[in-house]
Amino acid sequence: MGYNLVQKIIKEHLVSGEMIAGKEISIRIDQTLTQDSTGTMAYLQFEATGIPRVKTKKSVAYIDHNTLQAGFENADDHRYIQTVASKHGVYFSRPGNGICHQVHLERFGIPGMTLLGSDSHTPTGGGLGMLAIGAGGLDVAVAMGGAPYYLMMPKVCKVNLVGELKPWVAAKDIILEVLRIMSVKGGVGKVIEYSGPGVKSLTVPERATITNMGAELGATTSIFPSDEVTYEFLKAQGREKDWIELLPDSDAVYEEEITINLNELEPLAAKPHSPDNVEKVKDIGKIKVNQVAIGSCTNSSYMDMMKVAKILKGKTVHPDVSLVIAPGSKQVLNMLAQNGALADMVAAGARILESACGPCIGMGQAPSTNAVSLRTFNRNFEGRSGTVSAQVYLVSPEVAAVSAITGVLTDPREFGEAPKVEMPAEFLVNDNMVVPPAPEGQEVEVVRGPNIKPFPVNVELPDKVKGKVLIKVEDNITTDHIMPSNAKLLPFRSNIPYLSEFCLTPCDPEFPRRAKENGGGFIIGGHNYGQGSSREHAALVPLYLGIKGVIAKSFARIHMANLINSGILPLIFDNEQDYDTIDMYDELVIEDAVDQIKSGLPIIIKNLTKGNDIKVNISLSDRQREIILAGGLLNYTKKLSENGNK
Ligand code: MIC
Ligand code: SF4
Repeated sequence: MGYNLVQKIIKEHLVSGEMIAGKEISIRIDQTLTQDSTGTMAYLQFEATGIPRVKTKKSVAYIDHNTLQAGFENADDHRYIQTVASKHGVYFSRPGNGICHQVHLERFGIPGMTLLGSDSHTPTGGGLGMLAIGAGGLDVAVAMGGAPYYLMMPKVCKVNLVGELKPWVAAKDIILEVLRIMSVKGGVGKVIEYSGPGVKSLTVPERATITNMGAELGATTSIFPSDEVTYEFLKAQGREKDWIELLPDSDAVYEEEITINLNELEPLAAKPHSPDNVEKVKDIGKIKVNQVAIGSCTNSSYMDMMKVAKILKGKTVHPDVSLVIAPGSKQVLNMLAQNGALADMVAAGARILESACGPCIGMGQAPSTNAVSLRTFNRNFEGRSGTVSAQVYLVSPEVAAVSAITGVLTDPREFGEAPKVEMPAEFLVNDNMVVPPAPEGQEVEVVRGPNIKPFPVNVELPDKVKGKVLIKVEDNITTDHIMPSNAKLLPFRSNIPYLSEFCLTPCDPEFPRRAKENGGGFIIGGHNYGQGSSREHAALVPLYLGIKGVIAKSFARIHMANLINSGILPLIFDNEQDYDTIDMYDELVIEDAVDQIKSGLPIIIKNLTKGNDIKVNISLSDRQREIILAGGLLNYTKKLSENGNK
């Protein structure tokens, strides 16, 4: 029996466990990436491990999320990250160099390697044939220190691509189709492996669009093979020596399989407020558009930008539309500037933003009240744009650019001939905005601004876990709900006490006050609780507010790992109907919590207010059980090293 791509890479990197789906394994991590909004916390945690220098093959710290510098906080965090990176052996990608995933794809990703990133869109690297996984900052900090990364061996789902995309149909439409089929929770516990004759027709940046937005499936990651197309891309980046061929065996076995016929795909859009709410653009109709935003780690490559420039050339943006464009990296922006495409965009009336996340994470360009905003991004959760009433549609760069001209959502097939863009034989390579770390042994002073506050650390699990229900929320609550991010809050990612005042406020503005007044308690959630971002702030902030457990119908992968790392109990209703029996302020208690967790059996929670028992499950590996008992990963690691020193 042959191996698929995922098994091949995992086998090469396996440190412990067996490659049986659903069982815990640990793998060696070759590369890590962090970005600034999760990076401050990750480096504070790395410092707490006491390890002097990273042990990975390459670790890169990017500054891309938080670049407005509306106050000293951003700039201070950048300085902290630059100095801490230099001291500990991490490359530093300066603000302006581009969005972490785009730059990593261009300059650092290597087929067959493992990459762990403190950002949920790290799977972008899967476009190059990497096993690239998003995780919480603490997991990345631990991996930088040379420890393996623990995960559940995923099921591998093959997406068989046949045929070729028609003109005006884009890679974005492929991933939107996968989302339509599988939904935002359809990928949990799986890696999506792309295969089939359609693969070779897709360039690396197109593949990366697909693996990037695979994060929205809840998947562990997504991956493409490394073939001649990958070779051509790396060669054009001056990195052909990084290429290896990586294909699945011809008799590889997959747990699931779906086929997508590229010939049959049409331009699609994800309607408000979920990336899986997908419909054909022509069926949605010609709704009036107020804003168009092109960019983000999903669609900001040179090829995407050139298509947009060609569509805009000689045209004028509709008077009622604000068009903003953020090329994904300095390389892309520089090439557009050199070949005149940037001038075509500017002449058409586009507002050019710096190469950063920008509006994708609500850092500016919040739409007007009730506005329709077309975005080439990957998430359209309610309020994420900075405007709660905005209606955000996720579309391809082609649909976005054409609609910016017409002023209404437009199927680009009505617009004439599709622009043709060839993959350049050579990209413009200039890594002068990547600062290498200081040589080993050189003194480096780490500069900390006043905005950096200590992060909360839990205590050992007590025998009696008791508290009130402080909030009850529905299905698909995102980490953007739990810990919102926008231009006002992003500068405070290293200040948990301040952020705690905003925890879950999109669901209930009174939650933080209630949590504090009651000395903490429980959160009740629906399905897919914690989908979206990898931000561990969505666990650290509840920890700060005294949250002891979250009882939900199901959890998203990264958030559940972050809860465990913080020592917060992620409990799953054994009988979903029990969700209906619990109300706000119900007093819950877990007696003999330590023994119950140790037993590995379902846990009984007593609802003292209603007088009934609720059975919940907690799905933990042996190691995770120890982490929960110790009160989180940092305590667990400390305990291990103390025991080791005895
Ligand atoms: C996102 O797209 O939601 C983010 C902002 O990039 C996050 C990381 C963060 O919250 O800092 C992610 O995807 O993990
Ligand atoms: Fe940045 Fe948006 Fe990509 Fe997150 S999804 S890394 S905010 S561009």
